[in-house]
Amino acid sequence: MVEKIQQLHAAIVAFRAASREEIEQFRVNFLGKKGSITTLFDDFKSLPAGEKRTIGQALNDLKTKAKEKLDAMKTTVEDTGDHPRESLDASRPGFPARPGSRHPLSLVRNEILEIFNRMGFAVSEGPEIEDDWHNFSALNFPEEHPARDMQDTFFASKSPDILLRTHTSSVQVRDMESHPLPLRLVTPGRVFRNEAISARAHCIFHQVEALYIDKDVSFADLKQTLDFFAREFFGPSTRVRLRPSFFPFTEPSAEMDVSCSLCGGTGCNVCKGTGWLEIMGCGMVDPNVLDLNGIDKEVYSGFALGMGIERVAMLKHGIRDLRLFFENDVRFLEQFTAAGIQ
Ligand code: 2U9
Repeated sequence: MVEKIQQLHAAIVAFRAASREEIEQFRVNFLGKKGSITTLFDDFKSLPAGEKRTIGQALNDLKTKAKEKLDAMKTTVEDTGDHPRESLDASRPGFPARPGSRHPLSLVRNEILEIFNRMGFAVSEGPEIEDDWHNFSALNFPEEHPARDMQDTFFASKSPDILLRTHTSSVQVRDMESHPLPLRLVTPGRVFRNEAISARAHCIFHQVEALYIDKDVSFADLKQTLDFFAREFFGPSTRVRLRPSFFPFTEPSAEMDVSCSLCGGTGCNVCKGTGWLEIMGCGMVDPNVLDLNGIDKEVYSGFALGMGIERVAMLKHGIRDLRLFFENDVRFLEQFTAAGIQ
């Protein structure tokens, strides 16, 4: 009987189950009503009294060993589903985590900010929900200006007027309140206008504006800044032209065009055959705006400019439809980092 106990002990230790069925088979074979350990307990009854003491102890140990093994195999199956841990192949390759890529609007925004940083412009940010003063009144918008209309701007409340900012100029108004002069700031951010969504417009878009206020700032300083930006952003052979325009907050005001970076100025369907792309508005800060913000217009002057990030990103990379920026299709998004643009 001692020999039989030793054989069964070795069999229990060596047993490997590959499924729930094999574990059940183990239970039946060793511990079931007709199992080999149960049978040994029956045989044990007929042993001479002298042997019972030592054999009884070994038999109890064998039964305990079989029960422990059974419990351990059941736990393994619960942990790993149908397959006990022994069947896991840890050498198999894992599922690779797919790294994302920076959004093209973030890449273009960073590129713009970096160019202005090199000219000494610090980055400033502010709230997206604004009051009338910071978004309109302090920027010389007349009472009847269409942007103040319910149809053009998203209002959270009327009287007092609380709204989603329509430009990041509101941040510059806050900067004029809180920072000593001179000011040389770039304000990136999300802005909101009540527009129908199409290939060329969206009710949410992104801007970068720049503001420089100091003694003796002239239109020549503005033009030099625009030239530098255009060549850094669109390439060294880029040419610039200014056309007269109007904004409530700048006087004089201009629209800035760059020679088309896609056809080099010869005319293509992106520049609609003109050879020029309109990329931003700009001008000298209107003396009324300086007055409204408590800045002495006899001592200080300034220039400002603003551009839509979506628009310059589309022009630089030949993107035809604005909606691509918001759809988040990775096949579109990852093209910009694949091209080495960080
Ligand atoms: C202050 C005073 C003046 C910011 C400026 C523009 C011209 C401009 C548009 C470009 C395309 C808005 O995104 S867009 O639709 N912006 O043309 N923005 S000058 O002028 C300021 C800013 C702050 C205190």
